[in-house]
Amino acid sequence: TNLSVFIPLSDEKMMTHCPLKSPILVGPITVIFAKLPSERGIVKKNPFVQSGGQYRPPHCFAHYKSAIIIPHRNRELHLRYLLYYLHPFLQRQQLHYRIYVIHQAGNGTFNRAKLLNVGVKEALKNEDWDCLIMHDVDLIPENDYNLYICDHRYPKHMSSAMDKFKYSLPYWSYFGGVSAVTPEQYLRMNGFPNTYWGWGGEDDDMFMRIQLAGMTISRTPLSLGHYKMIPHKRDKENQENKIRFTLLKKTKRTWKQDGINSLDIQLISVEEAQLYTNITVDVGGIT
Ligand code: BGN
Repeated sequence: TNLSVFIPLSDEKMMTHCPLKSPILVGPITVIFAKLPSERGIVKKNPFVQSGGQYRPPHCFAHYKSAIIIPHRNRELHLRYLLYYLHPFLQRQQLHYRIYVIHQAGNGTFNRAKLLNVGVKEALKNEDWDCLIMHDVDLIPENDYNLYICDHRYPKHMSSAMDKFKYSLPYWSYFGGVSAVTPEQYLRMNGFPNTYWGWGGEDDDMFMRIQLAGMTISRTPLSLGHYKMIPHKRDKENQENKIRFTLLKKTKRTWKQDGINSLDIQLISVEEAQLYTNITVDVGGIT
């Protein structure tokens, strides 16, 4: 087979670094939710993606290694569309990456921030990632100049221009959707809160933690941070979090006790699927 062509290149000594700017970026991407792609079809289109949804550029050493962390439950169709667009997108950026899907077991109220804490902890067991990308399952990036790498000065908000907000920011301190933190920034802010059950507020808490830890945020320019949201209704196990306002008032007093240092969960399984690493976890319930 013509695979033999790659053998000399897979010898590490002969491989050079990837170019600083990837030559295969395309800029704006047309995102449409037409016929749902099959899992097999996505696997076929991404022959260099390895078990667990990991990829390294085959012909050069990547400059950056990013873990993509996706909280998930009962959104199989969203996940399928996201994987369909995200794998080729990340490969065009010539990153070393791996996609982690953090699946909340059971039917209790959803807890996005706690799932993100689990994802970070598990991802860092695999690899010394430069960057942790927190990614909602229903957001598809529309421009591959929006690089999935961290800003080493500050946590970076990436979904700055979502279609649902008419491609602008809903408010200045918005930190929801897609964001990128380095492991150092993550530890400095004591990770994310574990106490936000249901919809809303946890992203605002993250923003407050960043400030309380003496940082600020950086942001992908609105011209590049375009995302399309897959249309859907609110899930019934993700009802509005009615106490979010009260919680946000307490963050200043609680952030050092509640976060990655107090994470209490039961890991159920870690499986390497073809397109992602599937982590299933029991995050408990409202206490
Ligand atoms: C905000 C929510 C965020 C959500 C954005 C965008 C709150 C807390 C209010 C003090 N924050 O209003 O969690 O990401 O809307 O939908 O509800």
